[in-house]
Amino acid sequence: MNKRIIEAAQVRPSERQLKWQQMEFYAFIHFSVNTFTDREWGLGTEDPSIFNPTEFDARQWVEVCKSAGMKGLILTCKHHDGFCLWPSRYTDYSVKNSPWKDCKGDVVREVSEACREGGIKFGIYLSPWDRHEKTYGTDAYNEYFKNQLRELLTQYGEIFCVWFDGACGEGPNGKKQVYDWEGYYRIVRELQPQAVISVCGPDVRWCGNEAGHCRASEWSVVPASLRDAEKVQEKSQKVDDREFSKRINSRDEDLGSREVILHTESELVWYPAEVNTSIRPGWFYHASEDDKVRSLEELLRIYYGSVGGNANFLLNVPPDRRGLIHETDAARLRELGQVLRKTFEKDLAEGAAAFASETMDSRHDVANILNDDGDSFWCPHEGTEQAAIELDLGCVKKFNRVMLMEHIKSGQRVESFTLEYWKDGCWIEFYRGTVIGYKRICCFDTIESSRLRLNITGSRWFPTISRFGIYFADDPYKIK
Ligand code: FUL
Repeated sequence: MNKRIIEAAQVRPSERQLKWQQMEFYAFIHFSVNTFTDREWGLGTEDPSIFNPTEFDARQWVEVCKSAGMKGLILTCKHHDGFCLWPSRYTDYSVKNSPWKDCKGDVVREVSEACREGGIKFGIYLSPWDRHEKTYGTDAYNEYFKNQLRELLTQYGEIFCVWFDGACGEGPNGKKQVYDWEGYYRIVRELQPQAVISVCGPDVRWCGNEAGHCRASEWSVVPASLRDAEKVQEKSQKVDDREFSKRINSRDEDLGSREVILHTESELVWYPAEVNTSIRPGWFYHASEDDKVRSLEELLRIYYGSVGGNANFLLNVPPDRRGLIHETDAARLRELGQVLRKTFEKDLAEGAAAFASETMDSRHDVANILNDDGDSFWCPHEGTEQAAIELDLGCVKKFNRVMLMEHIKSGQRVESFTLEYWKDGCWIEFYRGTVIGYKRICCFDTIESSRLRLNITGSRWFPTISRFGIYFADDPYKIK
């Protein structure tokens, strides 16, 4: 057995990455002066007096997120325009000069409190690129940025994520800021050790596009060189052209296969993927897009591709000028939540008998795959790369979804698998997959059978499985 592959099999998530992965689906909220100017990228010269939501209600945002099944929310506390949604001590360019709540408003406070009250987590987006701040492009900007980070990380309770965007539209002749990434990371670690640092950060990897696409094989174990913030910036948006968010250039790029692992000199790290996209064409609210809200089918496809493909799903839902999530978006998210809840509320494998081709020891009994305890799992002996698990459902059942989970606390191991069902005395293959990782949801045409088999056809060192669930989605979309 190859030493390098065994090494890859033992790369494990940090505690904060593990907690983040379990969140699966959460909201992005883009809200700023742009909401009132109809722009996507503000110029940084907008008058703070235009920021004046008339019916601002953070609790409505949280209710909408929860109805979709989201477990958190990330707010653009400052976007590229530099306008701060909280009364920062370090600039006047903020809500403290807006008529909203008589210059005494604090969007960050209201949203963070609404999240806590509603039982979902709160995260911050703080744009490194700043078109307003005069010091941008000099060393002093790093201090400005760090001061703002400190404010956000100390005044608003627990933060689950700090999202650093790589976008910058300065162009070759614009200001060039040398960001003190390491300095920023130190502050986050010191003040919020449980927060993940995403995108231009070491904990969560941007999937590489904003269109909602995910690789078919999304590895969480990848070369450490991918964590380089400068490289992330190179691939990020550079022009406000409305095209970037539709582009998919990274879908098939192989980041973590055996070939990649064996041919890179780089250290291997746990760097799991996040898919970020918007429910509308733009990231900010535009009334002209009220009829362009993504359909339920599209959202389901993105959900299955991301959450069902070993990535987390960060879906942007922009509040309008009232400071509310528009009725159309709210209704769509509620529908999405209803369909997902209905699909996954009943595991048809409940009460099934499970058999494995081999089992390491009694602690790793195959029955572990039938419960929701993410700490218990099945595995074969060390060194067994191929193995099979069979489920006997006791009677014929109808299903079109299979959910598989690895015990990622131990690492990511499965490279390929097939699913088969039993019909007229033989096994019939109906699904071929590659990685599983934290979660793989296999979608296929409805099958009726009493027996099901998972064949792990390739893995690293030895596979672990913590969950094998079977479901029936009663929706008309034929997602495969
Ligand atoms: C991009 C930004 O330029 C967009 O405005 C948006 O914030 C998106 C999430 O990231 O790179």
